Amino acid sequence: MLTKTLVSPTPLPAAWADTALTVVMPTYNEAGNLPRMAETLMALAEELPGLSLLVVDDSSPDGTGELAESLAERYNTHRVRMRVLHRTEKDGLGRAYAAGMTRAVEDGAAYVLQMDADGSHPAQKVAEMLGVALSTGAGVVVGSRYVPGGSLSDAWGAHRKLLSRWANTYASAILGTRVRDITGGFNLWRADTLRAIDLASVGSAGYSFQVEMKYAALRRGFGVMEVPIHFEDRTVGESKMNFAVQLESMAMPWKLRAAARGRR
Ligand SMILES: Nc1nc2c(ncn2[C@@H]2O[C@H](COP(=O)(O)OP(=O)(O)O)[C@@H](O)[C@H]2O)c(=O)[nH]1
Ligand SMILES: [Mg+2]
Repeated sequence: MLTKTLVSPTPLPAAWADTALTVVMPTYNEAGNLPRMAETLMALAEELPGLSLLVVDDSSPDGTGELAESLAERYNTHRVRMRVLHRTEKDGLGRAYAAGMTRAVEDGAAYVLQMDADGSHPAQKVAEMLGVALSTGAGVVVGSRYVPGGSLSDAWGAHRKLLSRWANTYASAILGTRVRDITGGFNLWRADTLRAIDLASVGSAGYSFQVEMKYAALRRGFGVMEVPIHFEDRTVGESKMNFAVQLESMAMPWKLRAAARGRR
């Protein structure tokens, strides 16, 4: 008699496009940019059904927070694709990112992408960055302006380009890393990298967050991959960069280096 052995089917790996990916987007007075950003990301979610957007607003006086809520209402008709985290006061881009990334991981994201709301970061690179993360197992994939194929907006004058390049070389040299775009803010994180870093322990309030996070990932042994991007200049609204933020960025690499040496 022929007997059939029933083998319980092993589940196929989830299609990569279904990967739970949360885009964390901090906003402070970005009412002129947010509708376009949300539209672009919701269009991307058609291609990547696991994608959702988390806006982190620090009570923007221009009403960005309320605008984000009304956009979420519009886009969440069939399923929740857009959420808003409201914070009480302007607390720096680093703190806003840390809060949003913590929430994203708690809510089950497998990957978290940092993206500014001002149109500087190219949404069309997200699928490629996710593909690189999944295929290489990198702990973080950097959208990089400073690898071959990467570029800066032509709207940036020679002086601003040089300053950006210098800030990058400065941080990398002090910390002894080979990451080409260590100051860049368009980064895709694997959730377990974020858990290992412990976002509550990150000290940067402002832009030095980008450097501190990448250094923390490297120190914990995670791989960093870089994918070239073109960085656009913002066309609407104003930059929140100021002198205090620049000072923090100058001091942070030294602080991080001293702390790392102390731990050895
Ligand atoms: N929630 C929040 N978002 C911020 C804060 N500072 C900057 N941002 C947002 O972070 C992103 C990058 O800031 P931006 O001013 O464009 O920096 P720049 O590109 O270096 O000039 C934008 O989406 C800003 O709205 C802040 O204190 N809180
Ligand atoms: Mg910007």
